[in-house]
Amino acid sequence: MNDEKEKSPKVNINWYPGHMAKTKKQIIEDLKLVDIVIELLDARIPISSQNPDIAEITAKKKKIIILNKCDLSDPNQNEKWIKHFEKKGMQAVLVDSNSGKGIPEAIRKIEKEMEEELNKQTQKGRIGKKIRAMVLGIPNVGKSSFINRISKKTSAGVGNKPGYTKQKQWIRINEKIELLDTPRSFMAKI
Ligand SMILES: Nc1nc2c(ncn2[C@@H]2O[C@H](COP(=O)(O)OP(=O)(O)OP(=O)(O)O)[C@@H](O)[C@H]2O)c(=O)[nH]1
Ligand SMILES: [Mg+2]
Repeated sequence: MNDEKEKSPKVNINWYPGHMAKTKKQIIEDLKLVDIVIELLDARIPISSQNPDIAEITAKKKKIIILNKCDLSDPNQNEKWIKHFEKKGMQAVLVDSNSGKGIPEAIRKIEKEMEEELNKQTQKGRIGKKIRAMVLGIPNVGKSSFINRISKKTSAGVGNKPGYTKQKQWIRINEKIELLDTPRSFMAKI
């Protein structure tokens, strides 16, 4: 048994799919265009709907967490999750992108997170600079539904099929915020 183990060659299985590596690279490029990341998680399964790659590549970015589909999650657990993320130094908001519940709070939190930075910009004479944000989250977590709600539009395609969003677009949220929506604003959980 031991002998056999020693003889067997070390096999490096390349299980990390090529398209995932490409997506990751493209997201890293897109991140350069934005000031803040809005990471959507499924309120029912916040930890397992979090892609470790997203955590890694957004580590140095400002970020807020949206616990989406909170209409489907246990109300008793919801507040515990908010506290969980706050303890880690992240602002988190419960959102139901179907009804729009939590959207105004999400906007407030984005503006609050960016307040200091915008004040600095204003002091430098850069007045009226917009907050540029980007939504990230695994397929089907509700990114397009969230974007439609927060922008009061129906421009982002919503569907049950993961990977529905195909085109890149800048979307105006209000006089302060604009949002990047790209086909790569998703990353499959691996
Ligand atoms: N109950 C509930 N359903 C939601 C919510 N947000 C999205 N959905 C549903 O979840 C499904 C996926 O929503 P999308 O907005 O298309 O998700 P997505 O993340 O853009 O998906 P891809 O672009 O395919 O990655 C749709 O059936 C939505 O109606 C929510 O807050 N609550
Ligand atoms: Mg989509």
